[in-house]
Amino acid sequence: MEFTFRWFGPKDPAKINHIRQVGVTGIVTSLNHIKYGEKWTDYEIKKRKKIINEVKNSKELKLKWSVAESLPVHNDIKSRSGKYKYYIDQYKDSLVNLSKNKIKTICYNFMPLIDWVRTDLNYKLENNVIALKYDHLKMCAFEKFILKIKDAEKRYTKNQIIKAKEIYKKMKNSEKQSLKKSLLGGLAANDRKFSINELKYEIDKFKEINHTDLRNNLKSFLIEIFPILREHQIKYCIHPDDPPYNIFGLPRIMSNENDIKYLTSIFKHENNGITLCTGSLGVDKKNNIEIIIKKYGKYINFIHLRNIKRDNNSKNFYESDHLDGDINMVNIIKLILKEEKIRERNNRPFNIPMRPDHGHTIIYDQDKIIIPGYSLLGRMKGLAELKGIIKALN
Ligand code: DNO
Repeated sequence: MEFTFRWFGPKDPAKINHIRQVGVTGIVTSLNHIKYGEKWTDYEIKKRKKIINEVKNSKELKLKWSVAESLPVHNDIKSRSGKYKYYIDQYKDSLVNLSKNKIKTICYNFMPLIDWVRTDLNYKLENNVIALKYDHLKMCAFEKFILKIKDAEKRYTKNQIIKAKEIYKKMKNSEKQSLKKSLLGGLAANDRKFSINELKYEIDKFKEINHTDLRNNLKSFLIEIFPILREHQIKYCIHPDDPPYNIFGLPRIMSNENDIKYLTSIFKHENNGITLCTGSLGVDKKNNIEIIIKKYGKYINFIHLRNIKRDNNSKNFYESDHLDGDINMVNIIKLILKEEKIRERNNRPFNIPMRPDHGHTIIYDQDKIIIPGYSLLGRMKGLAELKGIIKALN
């Protein structure tokens, strides 16, 4: 595996010359400053590449921009409405410009409106580290009492709504702000942030789209861009739904093995690949990640290793230590290494880029402004543990 690390550009509190020291050779980044949906120009790509390549170190230790995560798919493309034709043309130009700059692994997602969500950004574990958590009753409280979505009743039981109301009443203002930050698109890598009214309006608009429609829209989009993916040998890789729940009642179509089967049936080629995100898929205990790797390993173009601890009596989960959660990380890594061996035997590039996904906020990072889930020290700790497993298995 190629060891990589996510970096949110010059404004990221995790400095790139520190990232160089944690033991990676690849950077995973995105041009978040470019207006949502507009093309990534050659000039802007080169500008970011230059910063990465110039990290002060000796020649052989150069960092490189390994993965574009993500090249955002505009919501009009997902809903196949509004200016979707324009945004598909912009997207095609971005793909070509990235490829011309030798950035060939490109991550994306097809989650409607909002990317990943959590409800608690400061969830303290028993050893005082800070983790991210998803609490379904807090999601209910947000939908019922903050967003005030009409059809929330359909998705929650009476009892859940009663409990959510009690929780909401006890919430401090800071907790309500944190809830809004996460659920209005404020978490890193979200393509855009919403106001309460904007989100309500967009959810209403998306209501016309069901699971089948969204799948069809993904297929139409892939058909449009696949010639470019093939011609430029792009390792395109869709990120799973995080979490694999229909957030706000909107369909999510990359949540399980069936969805992966559907995606790979559109074009049976590694240019139409997946991002294996263990933390996202792992939230649903019905997902057997080891089976998914065995069946769809050849489509894995990018890997996020993250662990979670589920609450077996609800949809709740929190992000645990990379090796200490409900996911058997050693078995997962074993299967990934096996897949890489198969690729090596078939003369296929076999060094799959992997990044430690998220990390607890620990030690001095707790006294700093960090991007939730993306502290330097917590991710460094996770990477070190994962590298230890890989070394031992190799
Ligand atoms: C969360 C990330 C996601 C991922 C995007 C990919 O931390 O795993 O935001 O980057 O969904 O498009």
